[in-house]
Amino acid sequence: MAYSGRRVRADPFTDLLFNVLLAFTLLMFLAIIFMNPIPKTGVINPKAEYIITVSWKDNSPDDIDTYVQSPTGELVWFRGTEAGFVHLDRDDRGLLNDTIIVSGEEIQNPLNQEVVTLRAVVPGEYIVNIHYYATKTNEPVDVNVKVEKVNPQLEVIYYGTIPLEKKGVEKTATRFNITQDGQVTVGGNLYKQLVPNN
Ligand SMILES: [Ca+2]
Ligand SMILES: [Ca+2]
Repeated sequence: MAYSGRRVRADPFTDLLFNVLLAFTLLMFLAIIFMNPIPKTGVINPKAEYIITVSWKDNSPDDIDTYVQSPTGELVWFRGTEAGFVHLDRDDRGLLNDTIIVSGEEIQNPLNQEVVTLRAVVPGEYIVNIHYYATKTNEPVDVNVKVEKVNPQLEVIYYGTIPLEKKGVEKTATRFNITQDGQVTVGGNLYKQLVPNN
């Protein structure tokens, strides 16, 4: 063995010093974690069973809204972001209120995305609608809708791009059914109005 006999024996003091340093580093690491709690906004619940993502063009100033009806008939939308186990992370309003701080400078966050999570597998039919709520461009908006099943492994069960021609248009993007034993089937996009009448 080329290195036999050349092995450096660490003296006990170096060992102790190393251990102290290790413990100190670990404590610093824990302190940093507790000093910087992860902000609540936009955090996807790690226990999510399904994730519905609605997105549209980066930097678009137009406001698209997401509506999800749960099997119990409850509606999740920007005025009621929580219904039982269904949760809307936030109302993305295009560029409005969408600034982030980078190196002390305020810049526009280009992302246009709303995320709805299902935190439990409750059997029944889910309906996902999108609504062109407000416009600055007066242009049609192509909206991407994705439904993912998280467990046991991430699986995209629906993905589609749906054009919303003008302000006020509401469409059913997709319906999906979860059976008693947790199987999921995508059930087309037969329209049902979910946006409340004014
Ligand atoms: Ca919105
Ligand atoms: Ca945005």
